[in-house]
Amino acid sequence: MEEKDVEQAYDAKSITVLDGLEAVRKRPGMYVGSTGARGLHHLVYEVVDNSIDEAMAGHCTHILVTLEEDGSVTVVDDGRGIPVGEIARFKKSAVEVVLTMLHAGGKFGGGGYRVAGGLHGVGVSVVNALSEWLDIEVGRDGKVYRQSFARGKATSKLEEVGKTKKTGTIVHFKPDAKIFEELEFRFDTIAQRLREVAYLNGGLEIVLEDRRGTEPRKETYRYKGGIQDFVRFLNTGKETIQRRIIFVGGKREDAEVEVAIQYNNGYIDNIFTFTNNINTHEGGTHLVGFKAALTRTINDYARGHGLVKEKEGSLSGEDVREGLTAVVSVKMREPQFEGQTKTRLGNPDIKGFVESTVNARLSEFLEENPGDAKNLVNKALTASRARSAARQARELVRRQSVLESSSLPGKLADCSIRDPSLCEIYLVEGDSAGGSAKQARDRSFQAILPLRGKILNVEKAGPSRVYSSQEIQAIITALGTNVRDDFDITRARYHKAIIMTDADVDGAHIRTLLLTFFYRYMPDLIEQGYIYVAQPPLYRVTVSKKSTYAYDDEELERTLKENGDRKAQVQRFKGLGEMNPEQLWETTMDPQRRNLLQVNIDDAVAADRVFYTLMGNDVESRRNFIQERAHDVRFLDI
Ligand code: 0RA
Repeated sequence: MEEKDVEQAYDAKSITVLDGLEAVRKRPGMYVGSTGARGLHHLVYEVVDNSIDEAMAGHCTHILVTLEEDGSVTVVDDGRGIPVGEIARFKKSAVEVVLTMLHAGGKFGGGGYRVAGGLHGVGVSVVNALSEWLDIEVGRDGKVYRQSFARGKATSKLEEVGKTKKTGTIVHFKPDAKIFEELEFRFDTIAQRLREVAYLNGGLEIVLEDRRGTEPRKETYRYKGGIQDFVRFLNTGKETIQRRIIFVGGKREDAEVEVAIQYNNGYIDNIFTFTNNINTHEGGTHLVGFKAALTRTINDYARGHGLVKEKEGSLSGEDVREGLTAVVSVKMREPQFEGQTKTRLGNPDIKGFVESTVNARLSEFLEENPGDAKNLVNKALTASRARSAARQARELVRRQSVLESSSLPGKLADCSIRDPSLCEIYLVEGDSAGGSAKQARDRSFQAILPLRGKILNVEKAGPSRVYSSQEIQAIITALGTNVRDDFDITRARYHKAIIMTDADVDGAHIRTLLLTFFYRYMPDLIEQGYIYVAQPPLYRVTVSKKSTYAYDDEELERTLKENGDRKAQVQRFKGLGEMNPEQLWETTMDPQRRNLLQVNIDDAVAADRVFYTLMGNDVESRRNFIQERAHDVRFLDI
């Protein structure tokens, strides 16, 4: 019995190895997430991750990523180069094994901290399988080697083609148009990831070059200060209350941790955690250890220096995190990733490691920098005092939502179906558009909540003002999930919340205010894909009594061209209110015909930048941002 199991397992395994790359081509989504833009970009990250592994192991200092004119990508590094010797078991060179066998990437060499988790670390063989062609060049042992592949299969042998004193690897590949629906790389998307990785590996130089288009672009990411520079970047434009950024570092045999901390004078906390360069969006043991240490150290310091009185009790975790920007980066062997998106660190012993490191180093910092320490404690004290007021306001919201339907906001026109997975709610700008939407909707599954004017800017207002705002209370009770620590997605009353605003500047502003609120108070709602943006048309074009709609200027021009010389009548909708209910239904609300944008936060760092730039106090960067993006509504789909 036992023997048979082992044999079967072995057979199954060898089949995976043999047919591995076929499986990748059959179900690419399983390996790179999707065959859309996301999966396409993942190919680049996968190759770069291998170069990063070399950097983390201390063997690579430069990485160059080039987006080539023909849609291919080149990644050059100065690591050790993929080993070229034959692996007896497979009767193939190590290069060929790494490129043609699934999960063969980290099998030799060993040691070091490997990038692994989520979709990362699936191996360069996956990139090879999903490429029309891939050429590899290795510098190693004084020689240059080259080999070519097509759709995962070797089309040449590994050949020695020259001599060199350098070592490193060049991977040049072209994504397969038979696999990917989207083939165009976005400079900004790749830049984002490379910048992040450069911050997390202080001193490493990463260059991104774009050779497409008429104006080639080239950016270099190199941060000597590592995550301290990262925190400074995250706080750009914010008013900080510390002169120095706090840096904490610790090392043990199988793991190391780095933490950078800087407080700003806002209300929101932003803690970004990483493990082996992977953003652990869902947190985990490193985050738990960090939070525990922060709360304890600040309380100890405050009490020890008589800054809080005995009867005031202690500062809570929420208090000491108000206005906090921090990056926690752990590098370790064999991380365990858990959670829905496999971005929560599970290794239990990391909690104690991070906690004791931060305890020791942070208290040192506070003793050595009494000015910063005092600002920090005062900030937490203010938060603590505001906290009771906020709690009272929140209790009010909670009590109301316990009463369910009877306490639903008066102006909510609810739907009749009770199954939340079938229901949607439209958050509509203005009472008049709300009225049209009520007439237009299918009342069985569509609810309408009209919102009056601008909602509160939650980036600027503290929690107690947020909770006492009527518009926000209405949104919270209508959605049913509550917020922050009390958030519970299973209580969502609708699985789609659709923001519907006018297609003008005010509409865009209201949309951003709403998104900021969701991002700060109900981030899971965005992460779970519950938030959408409706796209009302800008024009109605009527030609010989037949009407069509155009959603932007480009489409309008196309429509006019298609109609040639015939006389076309163009109506421009200045707001939702100018459409009659029937028009609103057929363009923006009918599930069969409407065009919804799903809002997703792939990258909380990017989101914070976008929201902050738009919402914060820094007028200059806000103006620049809006001017740069004035014509690009797609920025919402971060
Ligand atoms: C297998 C083993 C070693 C390095 C690599 C693969 C490697 C892969 C890639 C992909 C892009 N750049 C890369 N650099 C290295 C370890 C090498 C050793 O032990 O000498």
